[in-house]
Amino acid sequence: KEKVIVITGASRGIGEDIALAFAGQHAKLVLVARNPEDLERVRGRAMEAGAGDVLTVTTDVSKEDEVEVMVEVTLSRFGRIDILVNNAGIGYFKPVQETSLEEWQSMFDINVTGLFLCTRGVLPAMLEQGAGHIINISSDVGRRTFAGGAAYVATKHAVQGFADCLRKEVQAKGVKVTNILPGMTDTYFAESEQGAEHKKEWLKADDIARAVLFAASQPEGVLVDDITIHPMIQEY
Ligand code: NJP
Repeated sequence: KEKVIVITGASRGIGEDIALAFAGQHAKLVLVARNPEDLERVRGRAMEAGAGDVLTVTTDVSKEDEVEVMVEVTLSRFGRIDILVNNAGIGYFKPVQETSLEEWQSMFDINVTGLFLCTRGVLPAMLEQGAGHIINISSDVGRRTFAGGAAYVATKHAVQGFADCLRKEVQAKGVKVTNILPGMTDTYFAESEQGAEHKKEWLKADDIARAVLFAASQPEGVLVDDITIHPMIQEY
């Protein structure tokens, strides 16, 4: 039976390639992001790539009511949720003294609160099923630090701490929690352009998608906690 997979931040970058990778396995996809036109474009690509079905739900993951609606719409269409990929995220990179409260807050709202809301939203269904998988696109900076990234790094350390606690709550109930920790990846991240010359040797979004598929395709009794993945040109 085809799996039902909710992917946040599915409208471009890493989330788009995760959607296409699962589409290749004929999964039923729920694509979540704020921009409906981008979601529509990815829906078309996913159907072409073999998806069993594709639902798009325009949602800001940092808004509690919108996330609740997204989960309701998903369950009424598909009746279950096998995998949630918490991928939506943003980053501003600047020294602490130059970081505005607005930048700090929007990163925490999306990267941390959004991930919490989506996770909490799907958990009742997964716990009832006695099976499910929450896959977070965290960051290699979830377990290290660098100058100029304090606020973003803090959000990803928060993701790691949250996920490691959650795993201890739900693992015995059949729900898996996996963190993917990518290094530099060529996407639209931090207001950049995908395919820019200086990112030639960075990871491609599809490299992250393959790591997600690896975690998602393990046998029932096998749990992958973390996958750290970075380009050869980047030290970890
Ligand atoms: O970035 P980008 P990535 N509600 O900008 C969506 C992590 N990461 O693919 O809402 C719902 O191409 C946005 O759609 P829209 C990073 O921290 C990356 O690189 O329409 N969705 C778009 O689909 C993040 O967690 C690198 O604007 C929201 C998507 O998120 C994940 O990878 C390195 C949203 C962003 O696509 C994917 O980022 C690393 C909201 N409120 C970790 N806000 C890297 N690229 O180098 C944004 O270590 N989105």
